[in-house]
Amino acid sequence: MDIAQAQFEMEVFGFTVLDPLLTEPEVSRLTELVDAADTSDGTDYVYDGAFARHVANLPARDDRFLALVDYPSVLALVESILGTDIVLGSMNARIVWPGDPEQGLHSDIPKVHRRPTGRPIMLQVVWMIDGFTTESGATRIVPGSHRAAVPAPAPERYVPHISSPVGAARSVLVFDGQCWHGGGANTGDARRRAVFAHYRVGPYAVPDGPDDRLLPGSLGSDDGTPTSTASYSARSGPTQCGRLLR
Ligand SMILES: O=C(O)CCC(=O)C(=O)O
Repeated sequence: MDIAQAQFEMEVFGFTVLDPLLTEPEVSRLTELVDAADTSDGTDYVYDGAFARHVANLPARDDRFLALVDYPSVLALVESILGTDIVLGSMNARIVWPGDPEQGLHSDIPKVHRRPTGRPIMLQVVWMIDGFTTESGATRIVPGSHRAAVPAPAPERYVPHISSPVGAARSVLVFDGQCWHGGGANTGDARRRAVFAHYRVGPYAVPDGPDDRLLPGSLGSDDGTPTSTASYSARSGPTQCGRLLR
């Protein structure tokens, strides 16, 4: 998909799915890293009536996650929408197991900060390690809800149009943090693993909680020195991690 199409979908619906970006070996490596991080540091995660596995702060656990932070084509889309004065606010894994229920619709932007018009202030970038299908628990999103003034539907409201954007493994879901969304139920027989990275406007990474702090050891330098010797693809040029993790 070209960037103009992705921008159009973001503007109208509040989300888009980018075609698979990582190579098979890259996603195999990513899968191993997420599984290892889950085994060593994962927690059971309960939120909005759903449970799943959660691994906070991936770049602080392994430098190789930094390759996702400034993945060029994704960052180009993110910056075309948010501008370039942004930070990575968090990068976590959410792993939905078979039998895990759906999560209630919510938004990542509280009412006090919502902007029903104008530029978004926060985007979620979801790296699909496993394919997202309606059975595996694809994220549910209400199209157009990024323009709603409130962060969730009123309890008396029935929401008839909920989309579950699907994608093959290695695809990337991008959505406006203002969208009403929630994890889907996993009615299949395999895990739905994904890395969630959120970018927000502003100079500082404000942690969501103590576990989300981006630890100094994982920060890149501002002079463009690469922060990691390992990367998913051979890339030339400076990394953007120092700027995005400042
Ligand atoms: O896992 C998902 O698809 C969505 C997760 C989410 O929105 C959350 O945990 O707040």
